[in-house]
Amino acid sequence: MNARIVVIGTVALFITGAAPHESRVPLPGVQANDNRTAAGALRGDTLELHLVVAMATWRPEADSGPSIDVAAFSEAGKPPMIPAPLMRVRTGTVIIATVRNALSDSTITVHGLVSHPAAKDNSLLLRPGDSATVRFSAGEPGTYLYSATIGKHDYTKFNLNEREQLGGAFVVDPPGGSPPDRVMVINIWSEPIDSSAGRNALTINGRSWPHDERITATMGDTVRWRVVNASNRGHPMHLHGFYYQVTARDSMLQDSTFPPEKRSLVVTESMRPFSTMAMNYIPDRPGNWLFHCHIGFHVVPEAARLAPLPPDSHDRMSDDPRLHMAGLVIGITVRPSPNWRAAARVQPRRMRLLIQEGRRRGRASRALGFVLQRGATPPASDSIEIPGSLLVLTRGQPTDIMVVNRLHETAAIHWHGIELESWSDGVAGWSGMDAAHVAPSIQPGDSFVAHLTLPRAGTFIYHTHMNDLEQLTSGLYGAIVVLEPGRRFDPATDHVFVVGWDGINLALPPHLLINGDSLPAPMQLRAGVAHRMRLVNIGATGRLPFSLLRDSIPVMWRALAKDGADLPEEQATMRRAARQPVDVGETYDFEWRPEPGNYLLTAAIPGRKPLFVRQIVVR
Ligand SMILES: [Cu+2]
Repeated sequence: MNARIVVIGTVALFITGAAPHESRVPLPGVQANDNRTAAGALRGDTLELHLVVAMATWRPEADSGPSIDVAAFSEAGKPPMIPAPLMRVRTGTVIIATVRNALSDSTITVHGLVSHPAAKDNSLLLRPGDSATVRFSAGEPGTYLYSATIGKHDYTKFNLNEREQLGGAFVVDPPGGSPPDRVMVINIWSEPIDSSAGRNALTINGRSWPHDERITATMGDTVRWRVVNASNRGHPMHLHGFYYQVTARDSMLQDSTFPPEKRSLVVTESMRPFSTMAMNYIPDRPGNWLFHCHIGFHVVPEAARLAPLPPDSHDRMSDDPRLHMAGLVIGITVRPSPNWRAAARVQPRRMRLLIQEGRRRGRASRALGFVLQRGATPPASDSIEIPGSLLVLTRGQPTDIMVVNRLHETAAIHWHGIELESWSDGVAGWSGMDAAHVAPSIQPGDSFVAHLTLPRAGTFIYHTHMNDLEQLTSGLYGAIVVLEPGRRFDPATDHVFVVGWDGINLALPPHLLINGDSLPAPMQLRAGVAHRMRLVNIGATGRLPFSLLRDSIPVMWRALAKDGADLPEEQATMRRAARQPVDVGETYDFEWRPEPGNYLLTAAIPGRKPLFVRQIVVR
């Protein structure tokens, strides 16, 4: 690969973190903020808060791991914290906040200390040594954030050199308080080493995987989280094994709590930079699960650690989940309820799926593929399919898929969006019932039987969960279509569009493959009938704005499902097929009844060359 992209550079220099300074007083150490304790002193309906921004030493990984010196918020007299101290009050509270800039050499700009909702941010500019006090009412209930930038630069601008760790959550609770919840704040620190490698700290509540907190819950509990993206990048946040409901999406200044009929059920929610969401889910199966960002670069050891991975490292292929993942990952352990028993699997359908390597094609340095065995004879060992064979399954029919690894390296498959048992979920060394009974990776020449239960019909994904960046961009991904019992997959009216990456070259825009091809031949469709358009994005990163156009004008189509879950009637509306965002790890289904004519299915960012185009001729 591609390991090249992250491991080149002067490795040894960075292992212990920042270059040594001349002798001086050590900086205070940053405390990881678990966001369980609200900052400030509440007297009656007034909160008094004293915040200081000063330099501190942060260890986002192990306590003994690499460190970086960063500017961090603290409450006066307390240790500095990342994320910034939690501001959390009930609606109606008046906040008197004093902010002091204790940096010796930099002006800071503080954002988000406003009454909500706010049309604009009354940012505070503080020169070195300056303090200012603001007094405002907390405003409407919701999940917001506040942050500070060093200097006057536009904090919303995408910037790979992300130095600030000055974001924190700002929660306003309703008058009666909120049901128990947790607040998770995402921060990113990064520093390029050269054009293709960097040092990165991607953290949730101040720590990166595996050094962050494990969440435990019991089957049937309602788990409520407020997720705050205090970074200047988007993150498609994916939950393994369960759907979650998004009850609100917010920003630094605005709140939008959804009425029940507008709430969406997702396995992946695309969070924009500096946005927030309130989510909940009820785990109904025990075991170990994950909530993580689906951007490859944000969860792999070669791109989400402070010390670049040495070229001879085995971590990407390790069976140890503490090594083969890094960055924006949270582990969730669901304890079984007292009377829980694993359901018996009655007459499962059996399938055999082979993981193979074939002759190089396209731009990726290797070609890997999932190939379904059709009939009694296994496929030729060097035959591949990109994307992997479409798996057409039936709702309610237990299905055992024997995955045979014919590669010379370890493999693991995640069944993305499928509500299955933990053991089969595909995270090596983690999926399973408890620490003593976890699923291994699939060794070369070995196999693993995944038990799929298929409670709903819809569009899902399967993909590698091992050495993700390399294996995924070499072809280890595919789509799953689950049909209602008695239905047959009809390729004349049912169309799956799977978008993946063809290798990684960070110097160029991603080379996208749609159903394995970068220049697909025109598609012929029948006019006057309903076509189901299933859109799947399983690239390494990148939110794709899909449009379906006739003479540059978007057609109308009906939204049917998101991530495999049918939309409730109120949301299954006719929409313009214009720049429908599909983030990594999302699937969307639409129904389209075309008239005769020539159409284009495309993903294009205005003003730029389209990422892909597929011609559709309707007769
Ligand atoms: Cu991310």
